[in-house]
Amino acid sequence: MSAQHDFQTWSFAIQQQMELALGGLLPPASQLPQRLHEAMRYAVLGGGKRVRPLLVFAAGELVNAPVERLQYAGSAVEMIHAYSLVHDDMPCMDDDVLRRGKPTVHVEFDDATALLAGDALQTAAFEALTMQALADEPADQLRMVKLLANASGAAGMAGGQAIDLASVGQPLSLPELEHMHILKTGALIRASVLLGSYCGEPLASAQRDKLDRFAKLMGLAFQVVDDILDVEADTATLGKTAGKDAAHDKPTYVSLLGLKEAKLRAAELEAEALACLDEFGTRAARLRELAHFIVHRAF
Ligand code: GRG
Repeated sequence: MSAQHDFQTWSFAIQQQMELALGGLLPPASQLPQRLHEAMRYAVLGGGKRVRPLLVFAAGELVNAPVERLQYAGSAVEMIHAYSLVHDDMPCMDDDVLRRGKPTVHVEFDDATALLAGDALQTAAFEALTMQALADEPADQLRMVKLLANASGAAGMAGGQAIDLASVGQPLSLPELEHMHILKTGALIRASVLLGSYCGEPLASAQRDKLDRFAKLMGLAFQVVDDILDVEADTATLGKTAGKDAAHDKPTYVSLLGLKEAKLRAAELEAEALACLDEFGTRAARLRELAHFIVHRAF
């Protein structure tokens, strides 16, 4: 089996597992108002690349983590991600009508339901971290709760989103753009890797630092590539001018660096990230493959 085929088989299997795990963790219909129940499932199930759970599982391979623990940790981070997309798409934020190829939650349902579905997904994420398989190791479990709260809150994703919203019409410099993305997108990518690593045997602190550096660099690489793909998709489909978020005139890596330099930056980040994994040998094979997938994916 080729390495590429093996990675696809692995990631498909985890995407399937995650669909079941997420479906099982979302509260049942009998416990919820019907519209809220439907909106939560609509937001989470049946779409998305599941990059964050894949990172949880790949990091879990470094530490021989049990699958059940990885499923709960992966579900928690994916629910936070789903909530962030629901709220980000709302008229008071990015005002998008399509997500994952279907109408956004506020379009399919209504604004209030979208707001509540996002809120409820956020709390469901933390409930997923209370499951017994994680409670067996209370110190690790507490670390995970703290990590996910930090990554998704004001010092992480929500803070990054606030900086992003404030930047409309006030272009950011490259360091400011990087800082915003390290929080807005990077914090959750980083948390995914660290959550996976807390699901198994403890790492030595020097190894944890290396893994953390890998995770931070991948968080940034993910966003650089996202900006590149946005521009390439726009150019391919609409012939739009490259480099600006068309709806909001926000700076991107491509608008600040140009397409060629942005691609070089993504390659540099990937190389630096991969170097952090050297000492893990074959145990980091999946993380290397995922790094490659994140940087070389197509739209
Ligand atoms: C509302 C607090 C709050 C935060 C929103 C992450 C975020 C902050 C907004 C998302 C806006 C966005 C589209 C950013 C670009 C990078 C990104 C997170 C893309 C979507 O993630 P993927 O590609 O999506 O992993 P799938 O659908 O595959 O899960």
